[in-house]
Amino acid sequence: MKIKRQKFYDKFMEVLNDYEKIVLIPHNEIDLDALASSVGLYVFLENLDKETYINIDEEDTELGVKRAIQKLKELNMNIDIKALKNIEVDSNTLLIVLDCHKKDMTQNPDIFKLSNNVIVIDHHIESKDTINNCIIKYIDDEASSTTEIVFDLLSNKNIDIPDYVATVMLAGLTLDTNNFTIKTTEKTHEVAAELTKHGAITKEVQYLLKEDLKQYISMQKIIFNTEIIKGIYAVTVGKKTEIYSKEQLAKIADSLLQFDEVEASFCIGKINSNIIGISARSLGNVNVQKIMEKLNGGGHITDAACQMYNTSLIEAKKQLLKIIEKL
Ligand SMILES: [Mn+2]
Repeated sequence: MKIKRQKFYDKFMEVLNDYEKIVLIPHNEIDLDALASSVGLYVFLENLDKETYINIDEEDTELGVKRAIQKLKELNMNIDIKALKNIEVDSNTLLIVLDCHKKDMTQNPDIFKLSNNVIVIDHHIESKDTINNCIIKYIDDEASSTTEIVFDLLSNKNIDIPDYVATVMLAGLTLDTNNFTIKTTEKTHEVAAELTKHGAITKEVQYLLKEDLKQYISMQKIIFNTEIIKGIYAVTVGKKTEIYSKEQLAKIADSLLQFDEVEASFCIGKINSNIIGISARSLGNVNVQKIMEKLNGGGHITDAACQMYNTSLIEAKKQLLKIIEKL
């Protein structure tokens, strides 16, 4: 374990002594890493006899998340997942934000009006509107996933991970590393091996990562329109009439990296009626973080994004191409 991670764990254990009730808060548009890290941490806290809840307010989640939650219920795992209105939060409650570090990206930002005791655990590059005044903020942007960070916590204390929780955690890891191709280190493979030892089932992971056919077709349609700029930059634009999730844009950008000659990829699409998102990916030879920063976004060298307000898809693409032309 990394020294700084060990320090975080020591502090974390210390802080936990002061709280009885804890609410885990995954990000909105919840994905398998956000769910898996929440569920993993839930198991950890249950082991310490804490009264723990996972706050999920979204009713319509992606297929894999839906399936995982359904299975956890069927298996009577007693993992308490609730909408905020059904959790009693007061000023003595500890809130733990997982897999994001901004209030407006959490399930229900209203929760922060009820308690100021916040811990953040994340693996995304920290951005300007990060949550401040936390008890602890642990952001390891080199970690493959938040699940990996939470796994260390469980293994540090030798806590038994139930089979299905291990499966969900392996799915989180697989999702965030795009099948162990990005942000994957020796450590990531070790965690995957450990999770398998704990009973994670690869076939079930495959089920959790299944995609919706309609969504897949709509993604393929966008990929169909990809243009290659200067031989190595793949750029594609979503439909004017369609709203995409950030995750969809990211997935498309991810897929574009698999094609011959492509070093960096960009998927532009509407994520809201007046917000356009660009998701950028690179194999490492092109710094997409720098490119996205020029459009007021951010991220990693290989994985970055930006949002543009009150503009058109054509205009967004023009601005991106201008930057690429100058590289
Ligand atoms: Mn993640």
